[in-house]
Parts: sequence; C-alpha cells; structure tokens
Amino acid sequence: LGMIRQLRTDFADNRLELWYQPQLSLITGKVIGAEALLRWRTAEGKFISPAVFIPLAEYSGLIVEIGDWVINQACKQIKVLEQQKFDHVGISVNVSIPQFKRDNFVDSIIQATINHDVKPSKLELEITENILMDEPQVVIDALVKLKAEGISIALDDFGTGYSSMSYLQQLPLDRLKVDRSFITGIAEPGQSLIADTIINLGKQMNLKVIAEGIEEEEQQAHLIAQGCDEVQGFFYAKPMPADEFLTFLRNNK
Ligand code: G
Ligand code: G
Ligand code: NA
Ligand code: MN
Repeated sequence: LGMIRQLRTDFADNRLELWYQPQLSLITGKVIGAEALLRWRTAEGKFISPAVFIPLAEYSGLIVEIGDWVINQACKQIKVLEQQKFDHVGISVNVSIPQFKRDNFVDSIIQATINHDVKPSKLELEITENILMDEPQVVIDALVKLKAEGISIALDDFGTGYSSMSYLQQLPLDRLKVDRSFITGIAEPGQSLIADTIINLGKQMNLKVIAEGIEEEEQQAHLIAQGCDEVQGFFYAKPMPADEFLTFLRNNK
C-alpha cells in the first residue's frame, strides 16, 4: 500500500516516463515504429519495473489516469516524429482491463488523436488475450469502434494467454505479436514449430506479424526465412528515452 501511495505521488510529480523500443521491418531494415513502455524513476533515481508497478496501478485504479497520460504522451511523440519527417513511424501502447471498463474509453482515445493532430492509424493499441477474455464483448465492441476510427490494433503476447482461437476472427486486428517465449529457442533444431505456425497463421489472416524478444542474429535469420514481417528485441535496441529514439531514427536512415 505504501508503494501505491508513492506511485500516486510520483505520477503527480511527473516521475513516470515513456520510453520507446524500436520496431524494424525485416525487409528494409528500417524502423517502422516503437512500443511505448512506462518507466518509473523515483526521487532517489531508482527505476521500478512496470512488471512491479503496473499490477499495483491496475489494482488501485490509478492505471486509468496513467493510461490516459500514456496515450496522450504517445500522440505527442507521434507529432514530434512527424515534424522531424519520420512520417512513417507509429507508436504502440499497452492497455489494461480497467481502461476498457471506464466510460468513454473509445472517445478518450479518438479525442487524444484529435487534440494532438495525429493520424489515428499511427497509434496502435496492444491488447493481450487476457484483456480480451476478461469481458470479450465489451472489449470487442470497443476495438471495433476504435478500428472504425482508424486506430491500429495489435494482439500482444500471442499464444501465451487464455483466449480462444474463435475470437481471433472477431477482432479487428492489424498485427499479431509473437511472444518472446516462442522466439527464444527458434534457432535450435525442433524448437521453432510454434513461432513458425503463428507466423503462418498471421500471414493467412492477412495480418502483419511482428516477433518480440529477438536477441541473436540466428533468430533473425530464422525469422527472415519464415517470412516474418517485423521485429523488436534487444538485438536491435532496448527501450530508450524519447530523445535517444530520435537519434536512433536519424542513424537508421
Ligand atoms: O518494459 P518491460 O519489459 O519491463 O515491461 C514489463 C511489462 O509492463 C510488459 O508486460 C509491458 O506490457 C507492461 N507495460 C509497460 N508499459 C505499460 C503501459 O503503459 N501500460 C500497461 N498497461 N502496461 C505496460
Ligand atoms: O508484455 P510485453 O510484450 O508488452 O513486454 C514487453 C517487454 O519485453 C518490455 O518490457 C521489454 O523491455 C521486454 N523486451 C523487449 N525485447 C526484449 C528482448 O530482446 N529480450 C528480453 N529479455 N526482453 C525484451
Ligand atoms: Na505489450
Ligand atoms: Mn508487448
């Protein structure tokens, strides 16, 4: 509970930062976007992992306000990228169940893109299967409305959650994210079956497929051979502050 109070205070004091992990096309080698990832820097300069504080933010309801901030911050960053002539670079944000359950979730996102004057398709929401399973119809209805307004949708951590395959066809998806756990062993004999099958499934469904957690060249080689479209992982870049992401983009031209 002490930690929740600290999170609330530090959020009010602007101690949350949005970092960006580049996503690259395997065909061109160019950056096509970034996943926005929260970082909490305490007054003592210590970083607390989102794996620790996101569950607290969800439990306390604070995630609704934090989520709003994340979406607005991401839109602001999309505008900066546009002004720096990186017009093709989009930003993905993670969203949590309580955000879907609030009133006006859909409107708040549309309004953020309008307020910051950004093309809705450049903002992508990352949905996990577990979000979907909490209240499938609420989530599907919201996503259909968001998609109709042009917002992009990705299914995150695909294959690790509890969702049924039948929902895959009801979701207005743009991208499938292959979870890191399926990528770790892909360069080893006999360990790539699940990743290969997910890549193939995505292609058959006309979705872009992005693999997460690439750490080695051999994994990249396997993904190229399988026709995976896009990649994200420490092999290319770790999550970084906004100004470093701009430098990364300039060096990637
Ligand atoms: O960046 P890192 O790998 O430490 O993130 C750990 C977890 O925190 C990931 O599962 C990620 O999806 C989650 N996370 C990071 N930023 C956000 C955010 O803005 N909103 C939500 N809901 N989850 C986030
Ligand atoms: O759950 P989600 O997919 O949103 O989590 C993204 C998290 O994965 C981020 O916190 C990011 O720091 C982490 N991540 C991204 N690339 C790699 C990688 O190559 N290796 C490892 N170990 N973690 C990664
Ligand atoms: Na995510
Ligand atoms: Mn992710």
